[in-house]
Amino acid sequence: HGPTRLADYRPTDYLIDTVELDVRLDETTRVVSRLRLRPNPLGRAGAPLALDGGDLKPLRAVLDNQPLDLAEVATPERLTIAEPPRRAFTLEIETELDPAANTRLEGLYRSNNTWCTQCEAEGFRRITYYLDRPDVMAVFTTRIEASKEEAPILLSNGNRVEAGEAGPGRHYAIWRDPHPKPCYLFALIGGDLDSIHDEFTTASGRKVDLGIYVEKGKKHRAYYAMQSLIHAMRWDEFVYGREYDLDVFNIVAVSDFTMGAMENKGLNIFNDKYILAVAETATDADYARIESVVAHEYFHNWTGNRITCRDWFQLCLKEGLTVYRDQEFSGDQRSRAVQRISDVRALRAAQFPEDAGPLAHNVRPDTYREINNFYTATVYEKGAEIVRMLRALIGHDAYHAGMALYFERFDGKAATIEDFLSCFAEAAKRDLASFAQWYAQAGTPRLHVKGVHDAKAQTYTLTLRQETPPTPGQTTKKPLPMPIRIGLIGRDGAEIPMVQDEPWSAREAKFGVFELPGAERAIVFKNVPTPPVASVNRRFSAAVILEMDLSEDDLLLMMAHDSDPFNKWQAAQSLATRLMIRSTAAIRAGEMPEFSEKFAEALGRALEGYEGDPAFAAQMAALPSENDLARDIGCDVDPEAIFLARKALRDGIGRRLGQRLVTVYDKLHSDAAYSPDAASAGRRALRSACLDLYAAGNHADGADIALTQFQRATNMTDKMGALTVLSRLPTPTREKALDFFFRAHCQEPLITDKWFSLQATIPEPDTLARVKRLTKIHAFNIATPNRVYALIGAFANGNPLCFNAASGEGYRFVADLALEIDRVNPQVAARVLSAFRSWRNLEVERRAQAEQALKNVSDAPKLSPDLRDIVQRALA
Ligand code: B3K
Ligand code: ZN
Repeated sequence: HGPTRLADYRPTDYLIDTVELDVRLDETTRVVSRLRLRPNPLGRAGAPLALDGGDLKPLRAVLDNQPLDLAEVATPERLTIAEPPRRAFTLEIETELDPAANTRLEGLYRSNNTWCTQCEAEGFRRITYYLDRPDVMAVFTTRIEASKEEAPILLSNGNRVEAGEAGPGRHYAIWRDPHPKPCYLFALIGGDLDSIHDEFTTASGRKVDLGIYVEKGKKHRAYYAMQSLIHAMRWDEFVYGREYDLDVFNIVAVSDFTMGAMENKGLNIFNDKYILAVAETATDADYARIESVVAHEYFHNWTGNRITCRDWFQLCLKEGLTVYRDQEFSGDQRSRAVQRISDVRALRAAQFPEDAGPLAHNVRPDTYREINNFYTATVYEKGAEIVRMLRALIGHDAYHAGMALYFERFDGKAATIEDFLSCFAEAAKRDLASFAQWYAQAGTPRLHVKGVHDAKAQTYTLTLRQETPPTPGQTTKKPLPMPIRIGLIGRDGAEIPMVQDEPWSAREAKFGVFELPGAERAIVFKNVPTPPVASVNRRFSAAVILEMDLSEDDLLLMMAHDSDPFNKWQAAQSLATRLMIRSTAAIRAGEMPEFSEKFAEALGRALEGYEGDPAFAAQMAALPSENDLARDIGCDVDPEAIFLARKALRDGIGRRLGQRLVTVYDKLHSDAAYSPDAASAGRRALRSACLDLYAAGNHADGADIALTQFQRATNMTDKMGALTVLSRLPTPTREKALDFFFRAHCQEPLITDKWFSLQATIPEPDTLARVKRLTKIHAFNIATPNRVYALIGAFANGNPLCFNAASGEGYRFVADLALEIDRVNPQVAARVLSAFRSWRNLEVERRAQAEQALKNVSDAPKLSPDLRDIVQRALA
């Protein structure tokens, strides 16, 4: 079938007011659904009613007590009533499901024997026939019945209104969610789970019971998630004035889950890796991620659930906005600067390459073949950047006035991006038509900046010019309004006051955030006696690629003195990038890589001067990744040369700074009990970063220190930090440490995943053989998404040297596995294959190998729509 198009949107012909579900959980599960339907006044009168189904087995269907002939009305994919009544009517449908056989993890399935659901985007139709579209919102009442022994816990959306016995050995519970919702927010749980409980009282005094349910024996690992939830609830009241709206908020963590988590109304279901954490099992990065994902799903209660999407093209309406909200929340809980740096790192690592390759798409796409393939970094992370830019352009007050208007006007509705923007246009009294282009145009804008100093006039003129390269299907691009935060730095490192020469807006004069409303703008600064260094796009105010020819000395000055921590970090990244790109070219030409004493020294000073913010210093220490360099090089990419160039710089820095790194490392040692707070995490991060650089230049000594740290570690962060360093040094110690780690933790899949990822990312020629071996061991399972992401995902996305082996064997391995996974879980297969998104940028021989691997996939029989969509777009 053809693609779905935004332009073809029509209101639904029928509305569903109420849904009563009766679910009897068993080996074969029976679902009875009683729908109250009526014609939509905005739809076509008398139109046939076509309910969506997904591979369903219908048992009966009854319209207003009149049994329907199934052979006539139903197929596994659709239930059609040619001439439904022209008034309200009731439809009762019974289906039969086999949850244990559901490996797609969409609809109702079993994870470690727990019955659970995943309905977004189109999973509800795999439970029963329905109008499976987000603009059909109904009140759900759900009765769940199951064996008491197998499923003592029965949960669904809303509040529990009844529970009791249901015959020998069985019981039931009835849940009612008073808030009308689209079916993608439906959820149900049945299982034998442990739980922890807490309470939250909202600003207006509503008492909310909070529960987190986990597999047996894991509840001691749920407390951090509970604290994160409480912080998120408080924050949303404080910053957005949003209160929770039910008496219960439950979270359930399951071990088989395709994505991170799901915001089902009142019953969030999580991939357990984003819930479970104690010092011995989770790293600081895991804790930070848990805090942000718990908050993200909670924030959806308003941005997504109370106000949902009219159709799936509007996905960024809930996702971009909610990511922006969770990023701001994390910034408030931790360090704003460090949060911004890590968010931008993630944007550049995942979204920029997507936007620069064959899978590029608008933040709001115009068309899709498989909506599951649009839960992308573009929709999520670029979507968040657009909200951030909007706020920077209109200011804090207008942003919050616009949000208040949005909540008031669209509460209980299914909205569009136009609806959203109209609130800010009204609040800021400004036309946002050209800003709206951010949603409708793919590709990352390039911002070219040139500075000219006029000594006689004592002026400094910055010229900003933007341009967006063509993307598939979009050859001409319009300029996009963007906020550029600017500062001027004097040669002494001090900030130079910016004096306006021409009329600036109040925001420009006050905050130094300049608007680039069209393709080009020149900004003149007065009273600038000597040439300054312009610090442009501070805080990464606009999501663009900045092209500005700063000298090495300019960058060193910024590294030492920029008052904007983001650009201080950026200066180090830019300098390192420049060096490594030159080295890459040198290596390809058979010459020696470059080294810069000045850069090493500046970095050393940044690390030694960590006081105040060790987490920030740790960010300074982390050089751009091989993937970052490949992206910046852009074409004719040779991953091996990049690897060697980066290795040379790291080794050189490690040798040059030597004992200075060990001194910082020793100073950061702490005997205090583990605490996951941001300050303690920052110290651990810097400590590991110093060890990592030291070991790069001093293998034997580095391995000794790492081994000691590994043996003495009392928390997973220090243990993994040490093991990571050891894993990069090809010694017998490495294998011993890896074996020891596995034996200690093989009972815990989430820790085994760390062990998988670490080995998959070893940049050595025999890693592919190692990964192949690991796919055969008992701890690996192709049907569990976490295992696949940890081993195969890490290899394909985190080991550019081996994935891009010149022989093409890395490509073939990943492509073959994607085909194998496709038969089990198409969404996961499509995600795995997306690792090929930058294949066109490779040097000619690797490009041919990658293309052949993709063609093998596209020629394979019986591809899922998910995988077919990715491979076709990748090859197009
Ligand atoms: N809304 C879910 C995404 C589920 C997608 C499934 N294909 C997660 C989130 O963004 O919160
Ligand atoms: Zn989300």
